[in-house]
Amino acid sequence: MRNLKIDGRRLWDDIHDTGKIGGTAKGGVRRLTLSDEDRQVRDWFRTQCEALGCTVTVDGVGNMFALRPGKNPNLPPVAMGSHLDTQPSGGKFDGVLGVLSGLEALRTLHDNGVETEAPFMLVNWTNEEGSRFLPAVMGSGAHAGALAVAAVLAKTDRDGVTFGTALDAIGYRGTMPVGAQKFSAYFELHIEQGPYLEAEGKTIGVVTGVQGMRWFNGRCTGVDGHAGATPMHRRADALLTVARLVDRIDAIARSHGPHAVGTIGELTPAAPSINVVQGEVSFTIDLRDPNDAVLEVMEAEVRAAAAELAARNGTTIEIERIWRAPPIPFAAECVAAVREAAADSQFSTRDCISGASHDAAYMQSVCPSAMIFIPSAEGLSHNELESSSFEDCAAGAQVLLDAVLRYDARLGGR
Ligand code: HGY
Ligand code: MN
Ligand code: MN
Repeated sequence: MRNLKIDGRRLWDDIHDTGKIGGTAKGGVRRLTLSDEDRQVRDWFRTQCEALGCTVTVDGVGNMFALRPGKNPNLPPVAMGSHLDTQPSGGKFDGVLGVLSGLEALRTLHDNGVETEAPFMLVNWTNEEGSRFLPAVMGSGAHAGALAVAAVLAKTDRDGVTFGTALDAIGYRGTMPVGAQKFSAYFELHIEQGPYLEAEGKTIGVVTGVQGMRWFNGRCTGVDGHAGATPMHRRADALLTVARLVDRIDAIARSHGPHAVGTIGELTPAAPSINVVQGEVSFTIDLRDPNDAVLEVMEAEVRAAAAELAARNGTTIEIERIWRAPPIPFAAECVAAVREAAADSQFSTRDCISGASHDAAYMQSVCPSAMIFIPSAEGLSHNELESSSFEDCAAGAQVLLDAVLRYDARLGGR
């Protein structure tokens, strides 16, 4: 393996420069998918890739593909990628680290005049976060055929704007057919977004798979009432019903530990008012576990708890599952390339199952894939204080470059 070294300073500067696009006062980033901030960072990304001689194409849901030619054009590209969209109160590193580390890898190859066996490709996936348009990992899901393109384009945000309208508004509805781009393999570097690497003092997470997840939309209906004149025993309080469900979901997840998690992240009264007993509330549920059988039991227990609470409070609850992503194992040959690449630099490692979903999960359904984690300070993510160290970002990018070069060498029979 040629001893190519990435430039950690150049990567770090990129992370902080792009962090200014949608940057918030607390040092986080608000760069919702298909927003004008997303357009700005996409334009920046395209310019950087084209400056390296890459050809950038865009597909029908806005996924961006930067191609660096290799010796053998008949080989499908070896890809690196992640996402540039963020949560409403997100951080500088979630998704961005993987895209910018892939860019740093391409720059390092370019600076050293390295010709790879296969073409290399860097991907920016549309709407990984699933916050503005549900569900998450939408661009890679459409690419992998798990989500219908027409359904994706018709999704609406809270203001009723469709995905397709927003995509056109930023000028990123491309002509490449969605799913047409094939790959030899896919590698994604990402922050861990959890506490384990930091707690155990490990630099690199060798990610062997992604846990399963299920998302639900819920609606609870009771009776609007006067907060002052409606006696407690005569209320059908929808907000109270769902507030109690929050607690029950927490208990259900804890009962299936240590990996199971359950969250109500959105709880929205239809007409919030200080002096009204709420008669209509919408909410969301996020359930995850590495074992699909456990998720099946958790879902049944959540539905039973909701029915019981509704009956007790004189309300009704509907829960609709809107997304189901099964647990996935990554390809052994790609995980091995990551493990060997970490060993090349003698970085300490820990095997991880990803608690968060990632584009790599869908990519594993269409090509051999794997992920690399680096520690998140205090395990924080989806938080404006999200951060990782200069050294760990550089280590992750080095492992990414060495892993894709190892995989490429195997394709070339070396
Ligand atoms: O929800 C997730 O796990 C990802 O951050 N979108
Ligand atoms: Mn992410
Ligand atoms: Mn995220």
